[in-house]
Amino acid sequence: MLVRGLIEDTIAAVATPLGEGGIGIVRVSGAEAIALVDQAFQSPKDKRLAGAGNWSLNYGWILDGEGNRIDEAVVSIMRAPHSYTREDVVEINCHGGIVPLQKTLERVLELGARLAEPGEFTKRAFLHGRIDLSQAEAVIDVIRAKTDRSHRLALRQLEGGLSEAFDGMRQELVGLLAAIEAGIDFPDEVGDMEPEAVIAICDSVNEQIQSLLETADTGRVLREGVDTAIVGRPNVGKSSLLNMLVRENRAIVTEIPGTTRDVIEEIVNIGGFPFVVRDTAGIRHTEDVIEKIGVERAQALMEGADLVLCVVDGSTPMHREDIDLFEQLRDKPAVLVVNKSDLGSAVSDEVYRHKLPETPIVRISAVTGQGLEELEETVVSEVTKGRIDLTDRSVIVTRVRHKQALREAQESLVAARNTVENGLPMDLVAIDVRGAAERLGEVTGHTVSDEVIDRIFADFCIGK
Ligand SMILES: Nc1nc2c(ncn2[C@@H]2O[C@H](COP(=O)(O)OP(=O)(O)OP(=O)(O)O)[C@@H](O)[C@H]2O)c(=O)[nH]1
Ligand SMILES: [Mg+2]
Repeated sequence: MLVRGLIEDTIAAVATPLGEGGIGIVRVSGAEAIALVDQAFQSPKDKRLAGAGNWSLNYGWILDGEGNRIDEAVVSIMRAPHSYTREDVVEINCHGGIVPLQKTLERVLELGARLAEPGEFTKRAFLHGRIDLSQAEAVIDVIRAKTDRSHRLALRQLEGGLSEAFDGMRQELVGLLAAIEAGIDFPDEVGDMEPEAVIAICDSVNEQIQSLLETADTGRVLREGVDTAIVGRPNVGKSSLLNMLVRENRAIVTEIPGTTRDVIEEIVNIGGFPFVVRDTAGIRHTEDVIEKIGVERAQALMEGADLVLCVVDGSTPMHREDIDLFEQLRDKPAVLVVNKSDLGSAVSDEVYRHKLPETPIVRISAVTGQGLEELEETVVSEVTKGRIDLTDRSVIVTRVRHKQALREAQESLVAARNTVENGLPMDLVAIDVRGAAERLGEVTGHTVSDEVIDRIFADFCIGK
């Protein structure tokens, strides 16, 4: 594992959210962390933190520069390397208010700590080799997880499940590379590898890459949420559907067509998947300036969505506007939601199916709640398409960065295979094998640029 330069300064930040809480924590990490906080610490029996036991909690007061008490605190000591960052870490547990936390932080900075950048504690854990890059990314995913299932997935990645898969493939390629290079360097003693043996390893790694790539779409939606647009002509019950999905009266529902003008967004947990559901303005031709903007937004959202819930009123015949909308739905992952089933059915499934042969149809009533379960099941199976094994053991790719690395590694392996098949020299094969190994190493951080590292940690919150 690379250690990029020496990390010498001691950093500090408020690690808890800004606002009122039972406690708030100022976290300090670095070689000077204990000595530095010690200067601001006063215990009832004049105990010094320098002599405090490892993993100890120390009760006392935090003092300002003039010796006045800032706050009552419990200070925890975690000495290197058994800490989050692998450095000495001190956590000052203050009362959870903005002023005590801010003042405590200021005091620590005054004594010589530097304000930490977002993600810098986790970055240090990475630079010191406690976790790899994909585990560092999982930290933020654990924090941001919206559903139980995304949380479990992030935890598995934090535990190193994804790292193992990538490392395993990378090791196979590094082994292959060593064998190829030995053949090049010692043609008489070792000799070139058999082409079949090279191809067999390339194919085996390629298969593993392929099965990981197949998890990427599901993985992404588990991490980011399924971008879902509810569309349909005015008054068919789009806002009522949103309310039904979130189980509260979130959007305004009236019998007046054109009620919704702006986009309303809610995160809903459906079958363990986070869905970012957007209710939009009913799509129709209108001269109303505000409504027109809403209609344009609805159309744009539909185009960008992962999933479209297209709502029609099943109790009335199809409208021209419904049919226009169906045209735009072709080739999009969508579910046709036939609403108002409590008022009877004016159009048969066959007629809808004729217009939208590939789209699943679910009949619901947003007023009685009938059909909700079937709709939720349909929506989840549209997202997973039954392809992905979501058992706790399976490894799932959640980030575009990882998917990209897999794709590029795959391209290099295909190129390596072709080079072998065309009977070209082994040093050309080596170039592509090395390329593939490097791409895989980017995910765990074995081979990655500082720029990529900075970008990853910039996504973190302060104090993490
Ligand atoms: N009987 C019945 N009425 C419904 C049902 N769903 C919605 N409605 C009624 O239909 C009317 C329109 O519902 P909305 O949810 O506001 O429809 P919308 O598609 O959001 O309408 P716009 O925002 O104007 O495009 C309201 O009076 C609802 O009470 C249903 O399943 N059955
Ligand atoms: Mg509406």
